[in-house]
Amino acid sequence: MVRQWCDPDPGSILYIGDHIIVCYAEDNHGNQESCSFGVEVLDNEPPSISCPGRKVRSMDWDQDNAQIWFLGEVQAWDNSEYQPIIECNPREGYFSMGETEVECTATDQAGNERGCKFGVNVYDSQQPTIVCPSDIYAKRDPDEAGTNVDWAVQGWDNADDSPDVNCRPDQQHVFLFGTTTVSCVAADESNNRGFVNSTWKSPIMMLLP
Ligand SMILES: [Ca+2]
Ligand SMILES: [Ca+2]
Repeated sequence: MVRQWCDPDPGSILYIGDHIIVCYAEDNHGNQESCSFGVEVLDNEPPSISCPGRKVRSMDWDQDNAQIWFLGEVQAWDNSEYQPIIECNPREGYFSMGETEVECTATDQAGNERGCKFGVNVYDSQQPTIVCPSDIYAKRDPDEAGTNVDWAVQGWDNADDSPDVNCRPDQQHVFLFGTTTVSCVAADESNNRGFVNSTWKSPIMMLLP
Protein backbone atom coordinates (compact mmCIF):
# COMPACT_ATOMS: atom_id res chain seq x y z
CA MET A 1 0.00 0.00 0.00
CA VAL A 2 1.52 3.35 -1.11
CA ARG A 3 0.12 6.61 0.13
CA GLN A 4 0.42 9.65 -2.19
CA TRP A 5 -0.23 13.34 -1.64
CA CYS A 6 0.85 16.74 -2.88
CA ASP A 7 1.36 20.11 -1.28
CA PRO A 8 -0.64 22.10 -2.09
CA ASP A 9 -3.46 19.64 -2.70
CA PRO A 10 -4.63 19.04 -6.27
CA GLY A 11 -7.58 21.33 -6.93
CA SER A 12 -6.18 24.10 -4.72
CA ILE A 13 -6.60 27.72 -5.85
CA LEU A 14 -3.27 29.12 -6.98
CA TYR A 15 -2.92 32.88 -7.23
CA ILE A 16 -1.03 34.81 -9.88
CA GLY A 17 2.69 34.13 -9.72
CA ASP A 18 5.17 31.19 -9.43
CA HIS A 19 4.40 28.15 -7.29
CA ILE A 20 6.33 24.98 -6.45
CA ILE A 21 4.21 21.80 -6.09
CA VAL A 22 5.79 19.01 -4.08
CA CYS A 23 4.32 15.48 -4.28
CA TYR A 24 5.13 12.61 -1.94
CA ALA A 25 4.80 8.81 -1.97
CA GLU A 26 5.20 6.68 1.16
CA ASP A 27 5.00 2.91 1.62
CA ASN A 28 3.86 0.97 4.67
CA HIS A 29 7.39 0.98 6.06
CA GLY A 30 7.65 4.77 6.12
CA ASN A 31 9.98 4.99 3.13
CA GLN A 32 9.28 8.30 1.44
CA GLU A 33 10.08 9.72 -2.02
CA SER A 34 9.15 13.11 -3.38
CA CYS A 35 9.24 15.11 -6.58
CA SER A 36 8.46 18.72 -7.37
CA PHE A 37 7.47 20.85 -10.30
CA GLY A 38 6.71 24.50 -10.93
CA VAL A 39 3.40 26.10 -11.84
CA GLU A 40 3.19 29.66 -13.09
CA VAL A 41 -0.21 31.34 -12.99
CA LEU A 42 -0.34 34.12 -15.58
CA ASP A 43 -2.42 37.29 -15.43
CA ASN A 44 -3.86 37.84 -18.88
CA GLU A 45 -6.72 40.05 -17.76
CA PRO A 46 -6.31 43.80 -18.20
CA PRO A 47 -7.42 46.12 -15.39
CA SER A 48 -10.69 48.02 -15.43
CA ILE A 49 -10.52 51.80 -15.50
CA SER A 50 -13.04 54.61 -15.30
CA CYS A 51 -12.48 58.25 -16.24
CA PRO A 52 -14.36 61.33 -15.02
CA GLY A 53 -16.79 63.12 -17.33
CA ARG A 54 -15.84 66.08 -19.52
CA LYS A 55 -14.52 69.01 -17.51
CA VAL A 56 -15.41 72.56 -18.48
CA ARG A 57 -13.56 75.33 -16.67
CA SER A 58 -12.99 79.04 -16.96
CA MET A 59 -9.37 80.19 -16.98
CA ASP A 60 -7.93 81.14 -13.62
CA TRP A 61 -8.10 84.88 -12.88
CA ASP A 62 -5.49 86.91 -14.80
CA GLN A 63 -4.10 83.67 -16.28
CA ASP A 64 -4.26 82.29 -19.81
CA ASN A 65 -4.79 78.76 -18.52
CA ALA A 66 -6.63 76.82 -15.83
CA GLN A 67 -5.22 74.44 -13.24
CA ILE A 68 -7.25 71.24 -13.38
CA TRP A 69 -6.75 68.22 -11.14
CA PHE A 70 -8.38 64.91 -11.97
CA LEU A 71 -6.08 62.02 -11.02
CA GLY A 72 -8.12 61.38 -7.86
CA GLU A 73 -11.18 60.84 -10.04
CA VAL A 74 -9.60 58.16 -12.24
CA GLN A 75 -10.38 54.74 -10.74
CA ALA A 76 -8.80 51.40 -11.65
CA TRP A 77 -9.15 47.83 -10.43
CA ASP A 78 -7.38 44.60 -11.29
CA ASN A 79 -8.01 40.90 -10.83
CA SER A 80 -4.58 40.55 -9.18
CA GLU A 81 -3.90 41.67 -5.64
CA TYR A 82 -1.93 44.67 -6.89
CA GLN A 83 -3.34 48.12 -7.56
CA PRO A 84 -2.78 49.02 -11.23
CA ILE A 85 -0.57 52.00 -12.08
CA ILE A 86 -2.54 54.90 -13.57
CA GLU A 87 -0.96 57.37 -15.95
CA CYS A 88 -2.68 60.15 -17.88
CA ASN A 89 -1.55 62.08 -20.93
CA PRO A 90 -1.49 65.01 -20.69
CA ARG A 91 -0.98 65.00 -16.94
CA GLU A 92 -3.18 66.98 -14.61
CA GLY A 93 -2.14 70.58 -14.06
CA TYR A 94 -2.23 73.53 -16.46
CA PHE A 95 -4.57 73.46 -19.46
CA SER A 96 -4.70 76.19 -22.07
CA MET A 97 -7.77 77.50 -23.88
CA GLY A 98 -9.75 75.08 -26.01
CA GLU A 99 -10.60 71.40 -25.99
CA THR A 100 -8.00 68.84 -24.88
CA GLU A 101 -8.46 65.08 -24.89
CA VAL A 102 -6.96 63.33 -21.88
CA GLU A 103 -6.17 59.62 -22.18
CA CYS A 104 -5.54 57.60 -19.01
CA THR A 105 -4.12 54.09 -18.89
CA ALA A 106 -4.16 51.53 -16.08
CA THR A 107 -1.36 48.94 -16.18
CA ASP A 108 -1.20 45.83 -14.00
CA GLN A 109 1.93 44.02 -12.81
CA ALA A 110 1.84 41.72 -15.83
CA GLY A 111 1.82 44.66 -18.22
CA ASN A 112 -1.82 44.31 -19.27
CA GLU A 113 -3.33 47.70 -19.84
CA ARG A 114 -6.64 49.37 -20.54
CA GLY A 115 -7.41 53.02 -21.19
CA CYS A 116 -10.20 55.57 -21.03
CA LYS A 117 -10.57 59.13 -22.31
CA PHE A 118 -12.29 62.34 -21.33
CA GLY A 119 -12.33 65.93 -22.54
CA VAL A 120 -11.12 69.08 -20.84
CA ASN A 121 -12.47 72.40 -22.08
CA VAL A 122 -10.98 75.69 -20.94
CA TYR A 123 -12.56 79.00 -21.88
CA ASP A 124 -11.86 82.67 -21.28
CA SER A 125 -14.50 84.54 -19.31
CA GLN A 126 -12.40 87.49 -18.14
CA GLN A 127 -13.02 90.87 -19.76
CA PRO A 128 -10.11 92.93 -21.03
CA THR A 129 -9.21 96.11 -19.21
CA ILE A 130 -8.55 99.46 -20.84
CA VAL A 131 -6.09 102.19 -20.00
CA CYS A 132 -7.29 105.46 -21.45
CA PRO A 133 -5.22 108.64 -21.79
CA SER A 134 -5.82 111.71 -19.67
CA ASP A 135 -7.94 114.50 -21.01
CA ILE A 136 -6.61 115.83 -24.31
CA TYR A 137 -6.56 119.50 -25.14
CA ALA A 138 -6.28 120.07 -28.89
CA LYS A 139 -5.91 123.34 -30.75
CA ARG A 140 -8.26 124.15 -33.56
CA ASP A 141 -6.91 125.39 -36.89
CA PRO A 142 -8.22 128.98 -37.18
CA ASP A 143 -9.50 128.28 -40.68
CA GLU A 144 -11.25 125.03 -39.79
CA ALA A 145 -14.36 124.35 -37.79
CA GLY A 146 -12.68 121.43 -35.98
CA THR A 147 -9.73 119.05 -36.02
CA ASN A 148 -8.75 115.39 -35.80
CA VAL A 149 -7.18 114.25 -32.54
CA ASP A 150 -4.61 111.47 -32.12
CA TRP A 151 -4.62 109.29 -29.04
CA ALA A 152 -3.51 105.88 -27.90
CA VAL A 153 -5.78 103.58 -25.93
CA GLN A 154 -4.32 100.34 -24.61
CA GLY A 155 -6.24 97.18 -23.90
CA TRP A 156 -4.93 94.31 -21.78
CA ASP A 157 -6.34 90.82 -21.59
CA ASN A 158 -5.43 87.62 -19.75
CA ALA A 159 -5.58 85.47 -22.90
CA ASP A 160 -5.53 87.77 -25.92
CA ASP A 161 -2.23 89.58 -26.62
CA SER A 162 -3.96 92.31 -28.59
CA PRO A 163 -7.62 92.78 -27.73
CA ASP A 164 -9.58 94.93 -30.19
CA VAL A 165 -10.05 98.44 -28.91
CA ASN A 166 -12.69 100.67 -30.42
CA CYS A 167 -13.51 104.20 -29.44
CA ARG A 168 -16.55 106.26 -30.23
CA PRO A 169 -16.15 108.73 -31.76
CA ASP A 170 -13.03 107.35 -33.45
CA GLN A 171 -9.92 109.18 -34.59
CA GLN A 172 -11.46 110.01 -37.97
CA HIS A 173 -13.91 112.24 -36.16
CA VAL A 174 -13.64 115.98 -36.58
CA PHE A 175 -13.85 117.39 -33.09
CA LEU A 176 -15.59 120.71 -32.90
CA PHE A 177 -14.98 123.41 -30.35
CA GLY A 178 -16.06 122.34 -26.88
CA THR A 179 -15.88 119.18 -24.84
CA THR A 180 -16.48 115.76 -26.37
CA THR A 181 -16.60 112.53 -24.39
CA VAL A 182 -14.87 109.56 -26.05
CA SER A 183 -15.94 106.10 -24.93
CA CYS A 184 -13.67 103.11 -25.57
CA VAL A 185 -14.30 99.40 -25.29
CA ALA A 186 -11.89 96.48 -25.53
CA ALA A 187 -12.93 93.00 -26.72
CA ASP A 188 -10.84 89.83 -26.53
CA GLU A 189 -10.95 86.98 -29.04
CA SER A 190 -13.62 85.25 -26.93
CA ASN A 191 -15.70 88.41 -27.30
CA ASN A 192 -15.53 89.32 -23.64
CA ARG A 193 -16.00 93.08 -23.62
CA GLY A 194 -14.25 95.56 -21.39
CA PHE A 195 -17.25 97.78 -20.85
CA VAL A 196 -19.14 95.10 -18.94
CA ASN A 197 -17.28 96.00 -15.78
CA SER A 198 -15.85 99.26 -14.57
CA THR A 199 -13.12 99.49 -17.19
CA TRP A 200 -14.98 101.84 -19.50
CA LYS A 201 -13.00 105.04 -19.26
CA SER A 202 -13.80 108.24 -21.04
CA PRO A 203 -11.12 110.69 -21.99
CA ILE A 204 -12.53 114.11 -22.53
CA MET A 205 -11.52 116.07 -25.59
CA MET A 206 -11.23 119.77 -25.00
CA LEU A 207 -10.69 121.66 -28.20
CA LEU A 208 -8.97 124.99 -27.70
CA PRO A 209 -10.05 127.78 -30.00
CA1 LIG B 1 -4.68 41.79 -14.42
CA1 LIG C 1 -10.07 87.48 -21.64
